[in-house]
This record gives sequence, structure tokens and C-alpha cells, in this order.
Amino acid sequence: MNSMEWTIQAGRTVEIREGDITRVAADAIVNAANSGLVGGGGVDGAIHRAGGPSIMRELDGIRARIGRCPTGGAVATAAGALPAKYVFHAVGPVYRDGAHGEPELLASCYRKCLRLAEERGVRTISFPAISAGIYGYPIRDAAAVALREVAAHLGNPANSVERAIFVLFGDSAFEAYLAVWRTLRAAK
Ligand code: AR6
Repeated sequence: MNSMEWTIQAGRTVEIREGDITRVAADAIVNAANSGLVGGGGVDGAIHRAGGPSIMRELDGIRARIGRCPTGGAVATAAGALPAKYVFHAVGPVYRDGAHGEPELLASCYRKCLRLAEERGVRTISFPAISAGIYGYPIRDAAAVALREVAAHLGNPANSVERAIFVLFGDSAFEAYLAVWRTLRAAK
């Protein structure tokens, strides 16, 4: 299995690995959800299948309270049968051309998930490539946003998150993240 790890500062690491996010243990697993919080295909389908019906029941309650979750936002539930305590359901933007606020909305998803993590004292968090599937975000552009936001968060020693794991589905998504990470490192 492909995997690569970098130390941001002492005890703070970012890992990029190929795999199925439902099989990777973490305190919090991030889901690529939709505004309706109603489940769907892609990683959302996989998370609900592996986590079981308790996650959707909890989302039913959240929906009853708040209605839809805006794009760029995220909500937290427990993780059912998944190897985690929490699932953060993040709503990424549908990609049009990159000039309709997509980078800001995607960055907002990562920041919101990291805030939910801090509020819960989460130390390890896993992310899929939010928006880079059905929502059509070009994978390298999505990776640049994701890696920048997460590395910045891990660079702050006051934060509780110690380890972020990007779990990428398939070799080409993994290679895209790796290439972007190398570019970001070289630019420093
Ligand atoms: N583990 C890790 N990554 C996965 C997995 C998995 N098990 N399954 C798919 N991916 P997508 P989006 C990758 O489409 O673009 C849903 O219907 C996938 O290859 O899951 O944000 C929701 O309900 C891709 O790289 O999410 C929304 O309606 C990445 O996860 C909509 O899709 C994201 O692809 C959200 O679309």
C-alpha cells in the first residue's frame, strides 16, 4: 500500500495514504457529504454502509434542528461501527470553474472540521479528498487547498490535533496528493 508521512513539527505529522477511509482508525473520520445530509454515493455511501444506521438517525435529528448544512460547513455525529469516535460530515462545493468561490468554500470545510476536532480534543483525524469525486473538483487543486489548511493547523502547537491522515481512493489520487505536497514543500 502506498503511504508517505511528514513531520510538520515535533509530534505533528501529516500522512498521505492510499486506501478506504472506513478501514483506517482515527478519533474522527471526515465524510464528503451533501447539504441535505441525506447520504449518497462515493465516500458518503461507504461511511454509512460501514458505520451503520445510527449515523443517519443522528443526522435526522441534526436536520430537524438546523435544516440543511451550508456548503463549506460540517456537522459532527458519533461514528457507529466505524473505527472512530466521531464522523464530521463536511459539505464541499460543487466545482464549476474555480471562479465561483470554490477554493474558499473548500478551505472552509477543512477549517470547520478542524474546529470540530479541537472542540472535541481530537488527536487523529482522517480526510477523504472532499469534492474531488462526484462534485468534480480537480484533484490537484483540491489537494493544494487540503494540504495547506491542514499543515497550517498542525503547525500551531496549541492545537490538539497531532496527526492528520489523507486517505485517498486509488493510485492516481494518491499520486496527485504526493505531487502537490512535494510542490508545497519545495516552495517553502
Ligand atoms: N475511502 C476514501 N476515499 C473514497 C472512498 C473511500 N471508501 N470512496 C470514494 N472515495 P465523493 P464529493 C473518494 O464523490 O466529490 C456523495 O453522493 C473518491 O474517489 O465521495 O465531495 C455525497 O452525498 C474521491 O476522490 O465526494 C455528495 O452528494 C473522494 O473520495 C457528493 O457525493 C470524494 O468523492 C459529494 O461529492
